[in-house]
Amino acid sequence: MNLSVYFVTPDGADDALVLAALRGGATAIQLRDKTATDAEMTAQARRLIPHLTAVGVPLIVNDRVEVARAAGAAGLHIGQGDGDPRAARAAIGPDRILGLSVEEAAHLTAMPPGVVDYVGLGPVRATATKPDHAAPIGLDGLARLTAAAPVPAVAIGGVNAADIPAIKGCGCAGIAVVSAISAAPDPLAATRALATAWSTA
Ligand code: TZP
Ligand code: MG
Repeated sequence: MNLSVYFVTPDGADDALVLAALRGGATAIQLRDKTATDAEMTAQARRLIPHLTAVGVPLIVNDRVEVARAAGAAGLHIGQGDGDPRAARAAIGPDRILGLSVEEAAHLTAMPPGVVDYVGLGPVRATATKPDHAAPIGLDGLARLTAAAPVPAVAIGGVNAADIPAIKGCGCAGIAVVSAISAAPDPLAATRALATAWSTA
């Protein structure tokens, strides 16, 4: 599981955006869409999965266990409001990736052992991409939470290429970004720049 450049889709992402991130070197992709129906999301996941599988990149579905199962996705990502991770694990089985959003130390303490494969730590900064986000943790909070995490951690929330040395220095396994890729004039080139920045940091 390579989480170094983890692209999280904005609402309503078209396939072309996801494929641009893939071709730019995204190592993991999360299909996150708060507006699509389950049927739409399942159909999009089914279209994308063959392209990702061909290059060994996992497609991880945000929130929706049934979409992840129906599409045969590689994984599921849930937040603190999405129920007990043990229930999500039971629903997806032992072989799929399970990710959990963590916003504070208590969330790590409450995490059942051996259930979650990675955590998303954040938001590092305030971000307009997720209007209801928790209080930003900053790079200092990121360092503390990463040190306390029993599984690989990715940093999310207002992250861009300039943050990569600090984030890698925290011991994170990668960055998870929406707008650094989706709002870039050239998403493929932006992804490539993130991948290069990660590998050279
Ligand atoms: N979870 C915490 S912050 C966030 C999510 C999904 C949004 C990150 O978006 P961006 O554009 O990379 O700040
Ligand atoms: Mg959620």
